[in-house]
Amino acid sequence: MIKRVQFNDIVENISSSTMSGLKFLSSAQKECWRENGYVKLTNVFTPEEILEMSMEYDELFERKGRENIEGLEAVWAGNDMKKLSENRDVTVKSIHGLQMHSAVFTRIIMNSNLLDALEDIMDTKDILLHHTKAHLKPPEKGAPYLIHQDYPYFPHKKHTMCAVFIHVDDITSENGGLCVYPGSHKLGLLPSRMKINEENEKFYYVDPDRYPISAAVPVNAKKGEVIIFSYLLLHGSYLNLSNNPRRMFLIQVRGADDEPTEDTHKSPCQNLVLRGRNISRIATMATRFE
Ligand SMILES: O=C(O)CCC(=O)C(=O)O
Repeated sequence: MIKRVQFNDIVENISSSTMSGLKFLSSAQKECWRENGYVKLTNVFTPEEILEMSMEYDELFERKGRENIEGLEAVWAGNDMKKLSENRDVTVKSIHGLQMHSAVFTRIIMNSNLLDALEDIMDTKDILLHHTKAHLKPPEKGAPYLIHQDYPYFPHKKHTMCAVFIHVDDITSENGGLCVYPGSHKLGLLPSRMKINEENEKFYYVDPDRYPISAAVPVNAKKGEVIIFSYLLLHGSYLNLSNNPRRMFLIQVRGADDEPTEDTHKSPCQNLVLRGRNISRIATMATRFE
């Protein structure tokens, strides 16, 4: 017997994301973002894209490490860090502005699945690059990160800023993975402690007695998976005492209608329009080199 197709069947067959107007996220993922201040996404990148990024990442770190390994050091300073590191001699190597080194990273930041996901999360089509960086925690002595908000590093008016944390390896609490305080983005701006190292760089983090890393929730992720989180979310990461490096690539983005409240954290390609438009961009000859 031929079944007649009912209107309800058709409606049910329209995917939930089409119904909700979302381009990449499910409604549940969008709700997770709203409630928790972060969301984990799979299938943003293909296995081929992740393999290409992984190989380029290693080539870049090996080459720059041979040139000037001390220049890559990014470990935080201070007694709270020493305590969290259990007095071990820890290290983390960092390279910023990876799109200035290789087109592989330029393609990653322009990935259309990623920008669809960001459009869903940020509720805007107009998305600007803030900066990119990679943190490599070497085996056995990979440094942890104290719990912090990213806000004090680059404060903005509307708090649209979010981080795209791309896992280049399978990552858990055993090998230096990320941990978060879910929902803490709703607490707004929290008081931070500030430490300055010998190079005059500032590190901001919240009171480790009030927000210990032991009370945070580990966010385990497989190679290629992406965590997107608000710059107000309390987060940190664990020591890497495993036998393998922990590699991540991070992209920080903001809405084009937001603006910095401090003249700080300038970086190459900042304000590059990743999607949509930046209508506040000035177009005069006098400002053409800014
Ligand atoms: O590399 C990590 O594990 C954490 C980095 C981080 O939290 C940050 O850069 O804000």
